[in-house]
Amino acid sequence: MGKAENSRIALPIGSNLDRFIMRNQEDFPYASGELSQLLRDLAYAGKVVNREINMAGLAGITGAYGAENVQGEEQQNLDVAADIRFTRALKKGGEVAAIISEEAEEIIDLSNPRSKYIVAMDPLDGSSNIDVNVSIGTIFSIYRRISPQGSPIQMEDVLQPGKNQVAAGYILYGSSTMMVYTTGSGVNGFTYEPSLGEYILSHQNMQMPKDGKIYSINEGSYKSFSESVVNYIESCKDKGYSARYIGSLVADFHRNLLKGGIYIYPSTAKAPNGKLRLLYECNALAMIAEQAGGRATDGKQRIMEIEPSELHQRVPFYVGSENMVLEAEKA
Ligand code: AHM
Ligand code: MG
Repeated sequence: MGKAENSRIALPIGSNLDRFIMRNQEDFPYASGELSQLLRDLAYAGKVVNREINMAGLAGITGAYGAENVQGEEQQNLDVAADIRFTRALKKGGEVAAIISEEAEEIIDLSNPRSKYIVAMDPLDGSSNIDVNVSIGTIFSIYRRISPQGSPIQMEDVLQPGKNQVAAGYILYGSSTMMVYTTGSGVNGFTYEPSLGEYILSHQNMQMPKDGKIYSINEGSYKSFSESVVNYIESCKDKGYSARYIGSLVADFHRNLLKGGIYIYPSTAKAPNGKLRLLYECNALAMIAEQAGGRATDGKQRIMEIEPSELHQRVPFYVGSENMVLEAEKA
């Protein structure tokens, strides 16, 4: 059997992440292996953060760090720890030219002359759940830089629309820890097996159901929702759908990916452009949703078509089962 033919055989459930990444790389004969290494670096940092989250209550690293991040939100100890772990892993790995992080105001230019990738990340999302032992997650997007390798990073390198993503994913620290990612040819999920220290392929070629019966939105802001959002919520109630809202984007998204559902963070009085950040929260989940057959928009426009103008730009976010998102857009 030739190599190309051989590489088309999907690895079975139970294969480990490293093997999976290597096998995917074989499908691209000219691949340099840098993206593979970058994905492994992210997975490794996820293991370290996972360990810290598991120990947080014992190690006294819950609670506020005493500073605010660029969004004016209080940083938690674990937010800061996760930012350090991921940044360090990417820096050491050497495949990344620059990082955009929720926790850093400016671009982190790693001045690495031989790297061509840009990573946008939210190292630990779901801050209100960090201290209370509820699921939280890491979100990441990977882009190719536009300006020449070795030159200083330009705004155009980081302000790229989501459709330019080379890969995207998340790590969910939930009842089990999982890494879910796509490189543009389907979505696969790996469950972390702590006694082996390995991520194991557990969810192959994930598909989001076209319809669902779960809607996830913070109804506390109901009074400031637009008429269209109110109409949509009312239609969900009329149909007897279930409301499920963890308040951790990755966890709400992951549940809807598996079971079918919609997550909406619309504009509200408090957050006129929505709350979630385009570059390191919405784009990654939009790519995963689309790769799994779902849909992601700001209520009108495809998320991945939006041309970003700022690093920490916010957008309204509608993501989930295709027919549900279509219906919400029409409501
Ligand atoms: P964060 O980046 O400060 O953690 O905020 C993002 C989180 C999402 O995970 C979650 O879906 C949303 O904020 C919840 O916001 P709200 O409490 O306004 O419903
Ligand atoms: Mg966040």
